[in-house]
Amino acid sequence: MPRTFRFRDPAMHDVTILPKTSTRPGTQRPKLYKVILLNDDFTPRVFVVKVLSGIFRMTESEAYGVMLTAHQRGACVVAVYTREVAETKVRNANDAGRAEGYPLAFTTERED
Ligand code: TYC
Repeated sequence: MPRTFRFRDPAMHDVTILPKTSTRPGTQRPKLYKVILLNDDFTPRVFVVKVLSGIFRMTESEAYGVMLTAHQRGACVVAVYTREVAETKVRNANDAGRAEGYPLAFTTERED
């Protein structure tokens, strides 16, 4: 829900900006989905970093940070996308692991 804004303008008038009372259909934002990286005991760290930077457009150091968080805590949110994009990236990333014989696993979860 948009917020009400109150402020004083430069001429010292009190101004109130109310949210729109109706919103047009078709302008809703799409639901968003988190991509989550799960830790495992077998996939080499460098391979996880390679997949993260290759598929999720991260720098090496961002990818290293995400990999390390998943390694230490069991899982890490990688990024948030619309459903189609999240599902495609997860499929490609899981396929990349499987192609090398690793159990590397990404999942998606709807954002609340
Ligand atoms: N735990 C793995 C290892 O020690 C590395 C790793 C990190 C694997 C994060 C998956 O999501 C992962 N080789």
